[in-house]
Amino acid sequence: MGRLIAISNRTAADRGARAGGLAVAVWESLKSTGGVWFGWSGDIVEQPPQCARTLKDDGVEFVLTDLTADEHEQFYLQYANSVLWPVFHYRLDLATFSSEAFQVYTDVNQRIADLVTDRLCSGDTVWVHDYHFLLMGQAMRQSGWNGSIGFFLHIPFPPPEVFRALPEHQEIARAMCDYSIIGFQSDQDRCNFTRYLLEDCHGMTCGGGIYEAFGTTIKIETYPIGIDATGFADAAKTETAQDAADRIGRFLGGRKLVIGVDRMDYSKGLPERFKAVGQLFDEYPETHGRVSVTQIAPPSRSKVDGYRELRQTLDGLAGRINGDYGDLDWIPLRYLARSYDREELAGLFRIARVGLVTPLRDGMNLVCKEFIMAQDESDPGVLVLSEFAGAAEQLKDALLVNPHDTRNLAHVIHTALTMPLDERVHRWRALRSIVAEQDITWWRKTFLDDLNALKFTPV
Ligand code: GDG
Repeated sequence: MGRLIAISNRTAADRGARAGGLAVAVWESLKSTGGVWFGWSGDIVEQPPQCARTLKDDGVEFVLTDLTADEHEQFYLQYANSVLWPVFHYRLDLATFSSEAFQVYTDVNQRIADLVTDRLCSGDTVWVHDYHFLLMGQAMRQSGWNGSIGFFLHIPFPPPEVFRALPEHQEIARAMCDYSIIGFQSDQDRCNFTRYLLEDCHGMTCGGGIYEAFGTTIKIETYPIGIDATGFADAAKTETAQDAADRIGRFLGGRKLVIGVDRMDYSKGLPERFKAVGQLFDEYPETHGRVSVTQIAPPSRSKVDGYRELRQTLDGLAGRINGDYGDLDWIPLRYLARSYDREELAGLFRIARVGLVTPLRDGMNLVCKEFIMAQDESDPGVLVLSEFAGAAEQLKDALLVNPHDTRNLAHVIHTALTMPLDERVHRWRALRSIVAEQDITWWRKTFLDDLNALKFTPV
């Protein structure tokens, strides 16, 4: 069997970066087959890089390229994060379209495709990740690679009505069809893409997830990403987890903990969540002094416009709630704009009565799965989950909510806080069995088995 070749913008070359879902999944796959991982070094340079850096760790080879300052600005900050990220999260209002940025995005995809193709051997399995590299399949074909290429989109794919607003929608769809297989997080994302192919590209379905469009044959399937479920359950029982639980326990003083953990991103629905928390305290006075909400929100991509405003909005909302309701010995909403260790998070999840995961739109959302696995089976907390997270297709026993409906969200948080033990246990068992069964290994294996089983290559 050939090597596994992974391509993603960020890699796990830095050991500290191996905690996230993508990093763990790709890392495990590469270690088991002895593969190569291509991506950005994380460094920004003035002149175009003449060569890539390679390093080896545990049998995995990393091939890392720097980005020039212009590439970092146009490819990463602009096209990937200020066009594709908002559009794919249905936020046309936040997109700043730019044909210049698209040109640099195209060039970076081609530059990295050339770098990869030069180092490929026949029989290698190529697995490309995420929205930074939508054009990589086409770019690799142009570089001369004829073998199969798998692509997995970690974020949502919008409905055709939204996707069409992207000035380059046709070029992007055309390029995506040069992949042999495209994996989406949810059936909804998959259907959005296939509907676009059928309606706008004269695409045809051949059954069994196989489509024809632009003269190529492509498999399009749903592969909901999972977590290292047993690893996370174990993390919640470590000493570090217990220490974190003890620390917050001293602050809680017996109050019920409601917890949220999200990168600070407008897709995560944090202002709406804070408003719902305000309404909880407005409408349910019995919660005063008895419930504490803690939101952990490590800042991310703070250089992208929109993130600074989000930070200010959250500061204002938290100030209003704590000003209205806080007391000498009670902070109703604690909002911590910093990151914590994975085991510390697991410990906090374990002692929380309610997990709030209410994105306005999310490809999958791993936090909700981590919250489930961290629970104590004899006294589990309740998951409140947005119906707009990809995970909602799997986790039907959570309390599903529309995060825009803040009044109802406040009501559902109250329902979660007062849910009797037998119902909590019943729901948690159902959720746990799905999260444990469809874990990260299941996801990786299902995708790679399908990719390796493909007997055709695009024409
Ligand atoms: C993208 C898609 C999809 C968060 N704060 C801290 C911390 N985290 C960890 C969480 C979780 C991960 O980061 C976040 O994963 P999510 O899935 O929730 O969200 P995105 O970062 O937006 O991920 C998403 C995912 O890709 C995978 O395909 O599910 O839809 O948007 O693991 O625990 N980890 C640590 N400290 C923190 O403060 N250590």
